[in-house]
Amino acid sequence: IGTKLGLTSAAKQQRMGISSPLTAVLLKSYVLKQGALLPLDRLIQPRVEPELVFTMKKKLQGPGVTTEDVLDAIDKVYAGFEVIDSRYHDYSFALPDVVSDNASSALFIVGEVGIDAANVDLVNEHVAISKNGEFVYEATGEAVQGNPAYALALAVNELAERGQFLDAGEVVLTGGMTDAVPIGPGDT
Ligand code: 0L1
Ligand code: MG
Repeated sequence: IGTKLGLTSAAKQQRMGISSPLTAVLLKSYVLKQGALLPLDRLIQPRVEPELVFTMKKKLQGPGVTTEDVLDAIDKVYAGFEVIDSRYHDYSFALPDVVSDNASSALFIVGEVGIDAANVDLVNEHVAISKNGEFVYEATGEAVQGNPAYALALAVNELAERGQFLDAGEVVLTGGMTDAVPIGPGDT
């Protein structure tokens, strides 16, 4: 049902020796409803990261896709959480490992309020995340490769090298705005 961008932060990219995001596929079975409990019996070592989520109204196919093309192709922007999980102990992997693990994809939640891209300042959109009532991290969209729309342009151009594209109607997780936060039984 969609595409996610992974490894969008400068720190993660440096660790993996890459300069553009990974892409991975989002399946219908990954969708969690607002307010749902995390199905911990399906998960190994889940971590949660806040993301800006796009729905697409136009097909995007590289090469040559720009940030402006991406902005023009977005239908709505939502707040969301991705729940990542890794089959590798302590998330210790090399690039081919994490590619084969579908970029640690597990679950995601999309907020109920969608805003037209023209009315969102993606670079300066702010997020704060707290765990069990205590502040953990804050960030803005700039943490996602400088601009989540630029991150998506890079990803679409790389998909084109494999003959792939982003279709109208897809949901896109644009990448963690903060570091991922480990979550377990009893946590909110
Ligand atoms: O969504 C992500 O950025 C995850 C990409 C894979 C690497 C990781 O598990 O941090
Ligand atoms: Mg993510």
